[in-house]
Amino acid sequence: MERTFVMIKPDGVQRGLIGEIITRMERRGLKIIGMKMVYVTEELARRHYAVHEGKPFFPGLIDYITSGPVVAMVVEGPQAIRVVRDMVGATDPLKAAAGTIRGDYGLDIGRNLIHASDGEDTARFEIDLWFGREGIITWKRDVDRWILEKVE
Ligand code: IDP
Ligand code: MG
Repeated sequence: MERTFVMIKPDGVQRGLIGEIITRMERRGLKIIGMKMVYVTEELARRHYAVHEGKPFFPGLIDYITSGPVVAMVVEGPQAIRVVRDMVGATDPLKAAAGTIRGDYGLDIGRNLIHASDGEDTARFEIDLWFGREGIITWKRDVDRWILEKVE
């Protein structure tokens, strides 16, 4: 079982797409084990996007991510990191495949609706940054046996 960090960015929240996006993940069978609405501070934004510091789009990215509330989540499932990245689609919505979240709802790389961790180390770092240990809810989901052949 793998955990990944997902964030519905301010444009997703403003456009009323929180439900659409969460519904896709629920329908896939992914399990939400952490969720909160957050006004991202500049400090959190800079830490979250530290790897992009110095790039030309960095100042705009910090403005964007701090421009309104976001919905932050921890999502669990088999190969959840890759599965969610595949559902999210390419960084530039103009290049994202139809059927992906960015490919279905976006048109601009600077307004691409959603963030998802891109690997195991990033997922660990981001879950810790946004939720710590207390923020994670471990709960038993009764429907799991209809989604996964083998449930622990
Ligand atoms: P990702 O979100 O698909 O992992 P990254 O390359 O990690 O994409 O970039 C992080 C975020 O920075 C993107 O989701 C997007 O919001 C923003 N971004 C990346 N490249 C550009 C750009 O060229 N112009 C504007 N914003 C960008
Ligand atoms: Mg990234």
